[in-house]
Amino acid sequence: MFKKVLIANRGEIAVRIARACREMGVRAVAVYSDVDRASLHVRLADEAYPIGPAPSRESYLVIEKILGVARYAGCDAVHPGYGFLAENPALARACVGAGITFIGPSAAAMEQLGSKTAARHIARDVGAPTVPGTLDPIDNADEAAKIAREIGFPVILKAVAGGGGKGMRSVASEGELASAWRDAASEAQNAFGDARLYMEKYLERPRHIEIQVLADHHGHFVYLGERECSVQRRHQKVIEEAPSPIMTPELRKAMGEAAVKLARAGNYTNAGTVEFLVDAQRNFYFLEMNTRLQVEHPVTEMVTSLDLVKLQMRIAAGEPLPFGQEEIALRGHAVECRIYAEDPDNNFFPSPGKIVDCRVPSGPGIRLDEGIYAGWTVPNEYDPMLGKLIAWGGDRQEALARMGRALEEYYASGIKTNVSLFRRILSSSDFQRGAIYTRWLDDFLSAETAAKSRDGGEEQTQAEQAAAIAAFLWHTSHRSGANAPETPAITKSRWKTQSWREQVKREPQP
Ligand code: MV4
Repeated sequence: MFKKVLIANRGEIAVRIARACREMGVRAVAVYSDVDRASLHVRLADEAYPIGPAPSRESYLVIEKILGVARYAGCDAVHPGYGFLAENPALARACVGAGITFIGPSAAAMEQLGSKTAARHIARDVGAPTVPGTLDPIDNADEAAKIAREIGFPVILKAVAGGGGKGMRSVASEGELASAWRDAASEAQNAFGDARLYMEKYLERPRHIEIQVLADHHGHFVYLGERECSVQRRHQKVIEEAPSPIMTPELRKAMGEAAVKLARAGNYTNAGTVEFLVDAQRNFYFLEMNTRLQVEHPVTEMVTSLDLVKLQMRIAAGEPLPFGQEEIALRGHAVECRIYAEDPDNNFFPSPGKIVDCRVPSGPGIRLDEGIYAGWTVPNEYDPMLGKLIAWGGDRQEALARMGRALEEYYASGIKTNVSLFRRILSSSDFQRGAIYTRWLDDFLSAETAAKSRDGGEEQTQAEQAAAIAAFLWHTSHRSGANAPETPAITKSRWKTQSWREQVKREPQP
């Protein structure tokens, strides 16, 4: 096993990786930008090194700085987490060049499976079902129109270099195609420096279901079941769960075997995720492969009782997978909410700032993968995800009940959070029934807005009222001493009030 691992990331995932290192007796080395000096991942690491200014282009994305620290600190491996450099083959290559192990797939596997069209070719070659469409980039809008007529409208244009829904346009009819082509191509050029597009048949109301795979350096491949990720807003996942409410053992086996075939054909190693769209008849179609550990990996950990980060490290160190496919058993149900510093009442606008006070949920079946603490300031330079709340239960109903209970316990002041959104989603009958699809959350939020304006604007739902009252009661009952709100003036003399004010000013910062 490695002696020292450099964690090339920040926030909750850097904390998550540091925790795995600690449990394995491996030293965890953090890196931090100027605004992350006091971040939790720095505090929980064994060593920490500055890597420059806040903008990630000048810090977390600079391969030379990351490798410079790795060499200086004597690290024998680098874990990239997700985002930043995680899917950049140049980091994997640079690590090899420096004689340091990259905890992830090879640069070549990343390039093959990371390219949308190259991956579609591999999928077709191994017989994994793909959405009907082109396997190669299309030359121009006229060519696109010809292909669309063959496939039949609606179609969807996607960027070859795509990700995060950028450079993607659905096209309902031929009249819309030319402008959709221009928009998608220029968006792809701006986002990825690559304007190339390909085309697929557009599926209405599909589910987004992904398969977790693991592959070691000895030719062993396994799948760890699926994650249902259909609850998304603007291509950002909001809630994920395992297993999917629509899964059957037969479908899981078929999707799992397709995912493993694809990974094997791409010479994949380490942890990876194969994304599929699944239609109402439970037909599944390969979409793309993510060549990294994903944000939502904890729901898989909860239902498999495995630690994916430790397995990533063991695989990278050359150990064979310690189990075969037949030994993997799924137990119970897990759900995850991504908690963000953003304002759900103001179009989910980011709400960075100082966390004055916070209280984290715990108790049976609850896990919190967090990157924050009370007194810390959420920087505005990065994704404002505060952490992930994960609930496990014997079945879906218990997992959702535990999540609902834990959300009621969650409290943070000083910043706005999207916690109220989860309460609303969880109490919706669609979600309770598992009747969700990729645009479900957008439809749900539009319906809410429509209902509110029908009812005359400002009125709160019962759930919102209850949440506001609960938060107020908790807040008032937990203030004490110098932080207590001032009691009516008649009970205090002027000099007492004055000295109390002075004390408040002197209150040391945590
Ligand atoms: C699609 C699709 C419908 N048909 N492809 C969105 C992100 C990217 N990974 C693929 N996406 C989609 N591809 C075909 N052929 C609908 C989506 C899609 C979507 C997928 C998953 C989760 C949320 C989504 C929201 C809008 C569109």
